[in-house]
Parts: sequence; structure tokens; C-alpha cells
Amino acid sequence: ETISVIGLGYIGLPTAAAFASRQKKVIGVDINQRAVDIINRGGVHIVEPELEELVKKAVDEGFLEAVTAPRPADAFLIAVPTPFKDGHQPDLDYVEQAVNALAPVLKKGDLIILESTSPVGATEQMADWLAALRPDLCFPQQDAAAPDVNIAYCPERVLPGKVMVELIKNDRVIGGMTRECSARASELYNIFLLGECVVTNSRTAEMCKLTENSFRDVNIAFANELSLICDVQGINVWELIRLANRHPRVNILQPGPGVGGHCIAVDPWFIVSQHPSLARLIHTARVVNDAKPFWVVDKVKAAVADCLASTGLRAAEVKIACFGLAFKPNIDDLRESPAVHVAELIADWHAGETWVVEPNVPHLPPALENKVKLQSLEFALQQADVLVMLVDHAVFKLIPGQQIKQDWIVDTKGVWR
Ligand code: SAJ
Repeated sequence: ETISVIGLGYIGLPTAAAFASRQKKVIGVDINQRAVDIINRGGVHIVEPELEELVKKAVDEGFLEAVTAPRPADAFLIAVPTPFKDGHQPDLDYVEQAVNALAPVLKKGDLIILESTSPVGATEQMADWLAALRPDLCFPQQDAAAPDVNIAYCPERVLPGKVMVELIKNDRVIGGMTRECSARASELYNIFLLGECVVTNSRTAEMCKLTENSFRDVNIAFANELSLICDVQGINVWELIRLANRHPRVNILQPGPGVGGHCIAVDPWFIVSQHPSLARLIHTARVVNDAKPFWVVDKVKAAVADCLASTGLRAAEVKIACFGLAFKPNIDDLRESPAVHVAELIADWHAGETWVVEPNVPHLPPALENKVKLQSLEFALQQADVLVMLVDHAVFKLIPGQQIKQDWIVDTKGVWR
């Protein structure tokens, strides 16, 4: 049995490595020649704990090979990006490209699984595309008899930074287009899965993925809204949440500078774009979370104004130090990071220098080049006038209170108060 994983990114490569580690022959497919070359040398082009060792072993032992165009296999897993286009419409172009590429090598008895986060109906859409490309094969439909090719939607739900653990341990939602499709997909994942395969249909599985990330977004928006209210009321929002969470049925998440990453800030829009008038709460949560960076910048402006009034410094002399750029603590991933957004907004507005401290990243992202300076933790703590805490990295939490001498602090994570 040969398994082909199409899209060797944050999800596809770990999944390919998991199958290969169970001695299955895996063909990884990616249009990025550079990624393919790195993998075939036993390396990785993304940072994720444990991944490099697994990939190296799989390639050395001959279980994993990367190529740029699909080859025949028995099962195909599609794990390509599904971003959104202008107006927050889901963009299925990469899925369609993957389908176009694999259609010619498809044969009777094959299984196709879509893992990419997708709007409801995407799996049926994929079956329609395939049916048009391969009229000689029978694809699953609600009414049809046993199809030649089985199709299922099985979303990933792994947490970046813990992918290799969660990939194996988490339960997996299996949305087959028919019962047979679900049975085949469950059998495939059971090659490496310790968690359970929970079977449903493809539309429910698509909605389930969107629901999980929207749940988190709505709950973070609740915490972010509380932080605005508490600021006006002079209440410490972190203490408030700690106290409220002592209630047995209350479990509020943490406020911050906004919501980043490539999932939670994106997936709720897939629901909103399909149901603009029904998804009011989900839409509002997005608006609340996306507004948070601007609120943080207003707080920084107020702190700088206060600093100028108290010290008599000119604005151009005030040094602002931002702590953290990653989209969440203890990772190096800057994708859609609200901290990057905040640092950029500050630098664009501020007349003096803006500094950034980010121990997890060696270079500034393009958005910040020529706008801010990367500084060491010690230097920024000693020399900055205004401190802005954006990401609660463990190293920042360890800074002893007496080392923080500044009077002007904007702390979006409640670390320094
Ligand atoms: N955040 C807060 N407050 C919190 C928790 C998170 O502001 O209390 C912020 C983070 O700082 C970050 C953003 O939310 O900017 C997202 O971080 P996250 O840790 O909630 O999620 P991701 O994006 O790393 O991964 C999520 C996970 N989904 C859920 O927990 C429901 C993961 O399981 C999914 O597989 C992943 O999205 C995905 O790929 O969809």
C-alpha cells in the first residue's frame, strides 16, 4: 500500500512522517522544489519539535520520498493551504490545483482524503471536479452505488509546537461521503492513530473544524472585550478572569494584543462568508479580535504622551521597546501575528526609535525591516522609556520585577503587573 500526501507544509509533512514511521511507503508531493529537495536530503523546511528526526529516519530507510508531481498511490491525502481571498471568501484554488494534478494518476479502488480547512460543501465540490476530469471513474454521490474511488473529509486539529504528539493522540473526525468512505479513511488513520476515529458525514466534519476554531475565537474575543471594559473600570482583567474561573462552570480564555496564526483568525470567516446574516456572534468576535491591536497602539500613544509630559523629553528622544513578535508564546512563527502588526503601527506613528525584543527570531520580518531595531532583552530593559509587552514568552515572564524600572508600561498579557 502506497500513501501519497499532497502539500508538505505544517500538516502534510508531519502526517507523511507519521505514516512512514509505521513502515508505510509514502510519496510526498509539493509544488515547492526547494522543500522537496530539502526533504529528500532528510531535512525539514519548517520548525516543529521531533519532526526533523522522524523525516530523516523515514528518508534514510526509504519510506519517504518527496516529488513535485503526483504519482500513482492507493490513498491520497490533500493538505494544501486554504486561505481567504478579498472579502473573506474561502480560496480553494490550491485544492483545485491538487485535484487537477492527481486526477490523471487516479485508479479504481483509490481513497482521497481532504484535510485542509474548508467551507461546508468543499468535499462534494472536490468530487464534482474529479468526476469532470475522470468520466471513466465513478465518484461518491448521495444516491450512487459503490463508487470506484472513496472520498472523505478528515480535518487536522493539531496545535503548532505539539504537532507530533497531537497528531497521534487526538481523536480524529472522519467525514466520509459514504459509510464505506469513512471505513476506508478510519482504517488509514488507524495506522498511526492512538486517538479514536469518530465517524460522521463530510459536511458535518467540514463544519466541525470551523466550529472548533470559531469556538476559540469567540471565547478569546470575550476575554479581549473584558480587557477593554476592565481598563476603563480600573480593574485588573487577569485577576478578574482568575476569580471568575473559580466558578465550576466558567472557563474564560486570556486577553492579548489580538488573535494571530493562520487558523483561528481565518477559519471563522469561512462560516461568516457562507452565512453573513446568521453568523452574527462569530462575525463580531472576528471584529473584536481584529480591533485589539489598534486599541493597544492607542494605549502606547497615551503612555508616550504621559512620558513626554512628565520628563520633558521630545517625542523623537523617546525609545519604545516591544517585547515579542511571534503569534503566541514560545514559538518562532510570525504568521498573522498581532504583535508584528502592533510593532509596525507604533513604528509608523512614533517620531523616535521603536525597538523589538524577540529571542525566538534571528531576523526582522519584511514588514518591520527599516522600521524597528531588533535589540537584546537586557539593552531594551535598561535603555527604553516605554515598554510594550506583546507575547508572554517564558523568558519574559522570568524577568525579576526589580529589573523593570520604567514608569510607562503597556502590558497586553498581564505579565508585568
Ligand atoms: N490566544 C489568546 N488567548 C488565549 C488563547 C490564544 O489571545 O487564551 C491567541 C494566541 O496568542 C494566538 C491565537 O490566539 O495569537 C491562536 O492561538 P491558539 O493557541 O489558540 O491556536 P493555534 O492557531 O496555534 O492552533 C489552533 C488550534 N485550535 C484550537 O485549539 C481549537 C489547533 O488545535 C488547530 O489545529 C489549529 O488552530 C488549526 O490548524 O486549525
